[in-house]
Amino acid sequence: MSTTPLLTVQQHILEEQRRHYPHASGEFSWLLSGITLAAKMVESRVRRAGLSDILGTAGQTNIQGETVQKLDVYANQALLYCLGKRGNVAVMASEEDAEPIVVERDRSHGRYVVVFDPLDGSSNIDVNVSVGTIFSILRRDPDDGGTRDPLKDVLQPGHKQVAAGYTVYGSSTMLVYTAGHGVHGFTLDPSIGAFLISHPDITMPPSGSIYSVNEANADSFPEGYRDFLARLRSGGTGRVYSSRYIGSLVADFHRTLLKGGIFLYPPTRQHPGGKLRLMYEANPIAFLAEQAQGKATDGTRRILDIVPEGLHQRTPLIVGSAEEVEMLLGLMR
Ligand code: P6P
Repeated sequence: MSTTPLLTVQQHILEEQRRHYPHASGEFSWLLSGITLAAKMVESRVRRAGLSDILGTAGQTNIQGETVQKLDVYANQALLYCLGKRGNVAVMASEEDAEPIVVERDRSHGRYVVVFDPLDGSSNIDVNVSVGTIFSILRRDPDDGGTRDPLKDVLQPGHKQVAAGYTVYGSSTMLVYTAGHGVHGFTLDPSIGAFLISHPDITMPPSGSIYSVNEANADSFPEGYRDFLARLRSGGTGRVYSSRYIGSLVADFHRTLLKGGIFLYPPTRQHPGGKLRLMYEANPIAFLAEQAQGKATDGTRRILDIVPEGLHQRTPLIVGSAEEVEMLLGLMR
């Protein structure tokens, strides 16, 4: 019989709050429960994505009379709805929307900003590859009476995050989050519709034996990256590496978090500034990585120190075990 208690993510968040913020209002845990609710709504659709397409033969509705939506549109609406009703989220920003969304009712007193990629890697859905939802939670200064430009509330450097996490819809559905006190993983038990703790206090191994990069772009990587990958492949580090690349950031990072190693999306010919988005991909992933004793850089700077200039700005992202990331930075210098 397992000794791990049947601890739901809500109970865990409340316990963490009591432990670290005994006078907390519970607002934060209430906010996070909005995210877990949206995650369950998305999960139920992801699980039957192919069916809804088949069943959606009559124009845009399927035989249950449901409107067949693109999954990422559905995921975006689920998050906007669940978070918009929490009462303490003043501004939301999504990969799916050009501008931030202000929750007018809560603009003056809402203390939180939530930035998210509702369904990252959604192009992989058609081939049944794991996809994920990524979120980042920032605090805002409610004293401005809601007059400030919402973009100013959103464009904060990653080290200002109060929480971050992702849901990965894989062979099982997992929620992984940090609120600044370690990284914790929960697995959805579909029979009771609850995320139960399965990976308490995740720490990334100090080094690994897997590197993860889209090798098709290798010829256009800056020289330091090419030297680094050649070194891993040559055995020059004294360790034998395998290459694993799923092409879905959440899945590639989740493996790196649990097994160690390194994930790289360097500058390429097509994306000289990197492809991944700073605010809702690199920042939350970097916060999780550092909380799990890993590192995350854009090749020169710590991701969490980058001062954002645009909601959808891109960045190179190198994230993983401290040893491999430091090795790369040494070669880049
Ligand atoms: P490429 C998915 O489209 C995504 O945004 C990330 O989830 C993933 O890491 C990356 O792009 C894959 O990009 O160019 O290797 O297909």
